Amino acid sequence: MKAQKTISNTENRSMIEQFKKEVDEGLSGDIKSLPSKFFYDKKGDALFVEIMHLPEYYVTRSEHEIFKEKSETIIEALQLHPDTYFELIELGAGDGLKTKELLRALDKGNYSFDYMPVDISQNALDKLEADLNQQLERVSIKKKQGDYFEVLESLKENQHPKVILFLGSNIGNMPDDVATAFIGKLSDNLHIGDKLLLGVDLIKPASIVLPAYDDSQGVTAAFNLNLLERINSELEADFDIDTFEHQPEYDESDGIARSFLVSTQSQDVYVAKLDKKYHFQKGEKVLMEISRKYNDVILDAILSETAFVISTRITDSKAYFANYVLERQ
Ligand code: AVI
Repeated sequence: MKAQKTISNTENRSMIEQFKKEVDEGLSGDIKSLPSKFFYDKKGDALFVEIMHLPEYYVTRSEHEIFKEKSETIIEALQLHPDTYFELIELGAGDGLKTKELLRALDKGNYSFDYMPVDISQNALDKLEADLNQQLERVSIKKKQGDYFEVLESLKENQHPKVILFLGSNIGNMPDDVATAFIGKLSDNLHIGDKLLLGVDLIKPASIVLPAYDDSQGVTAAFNLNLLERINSELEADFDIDTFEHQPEYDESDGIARSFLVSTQSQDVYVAKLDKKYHFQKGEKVLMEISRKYNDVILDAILSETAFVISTRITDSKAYFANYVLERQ
């Protein structure tokens, strides 16, 4: 999942403490890992924008196609009616590219709603609002700055029907137990009949998935290595970036893409802010990120522990990606 950005010194301090804790935990285990949610500093954000435009990275394009071509189908599946007010709550402000397609269709159909993008970054919300005000001046935007669940808890007090958007396969960066807890917490903050529109990447052959995480221009490699650079600068570590190689793997049988950085030599890395040294053997792999791909069975297993059921599944023309409409029971 993408890290929520900092907004104040206090939050910054607690974020650094969290960063230190998670880096130490990840590097201390028998199988090393690092937390992908910290990929998204300024450079990481810019690299992710580049990734979204890569020819190999079909994920963003596929979901965008669904919103461009099938916004009416989405609206129908969400069982929205022009004269019943609802709240459209998006978790993560993003650049709004996909959501704009849906907002345009809702605006055209004279639906009665407020669009509520939720993000910890006021800056991201302000940018999105300025852009939407220009392009969709009739749409009412109510920015919600803060933690996802705190915002949802405060909104739960009113009885208005709600549609939550959680797009971009962001759920795929969570292990299944974390995804289950996350979706469970969403359902706890909704009322019966409310909807969650969940964007997930679908299980497909390695010949399609693997290049998306191993692009020919090396942008994804740089995206992963940037976390080592971030640890160097923020935690005063001495990672020699040139001695780590990006190695993605994908197993179609479990549907999980895994990105590793492999140490090309036996070495010690010292992290001053943790006052700790970590040993890497030659060839040792560090798990950087998982990108889970879904199907109905996997999603159903997760949802069985929550109050959501699958109502509709909408895919792009190649069936690479799905936006699931889930209904709170
Ligand atoms: C944000 N997330 C859904 C991306 C993904 O596909 O897992 C992050 C990413 N990592 C490498 N490329 C893109």
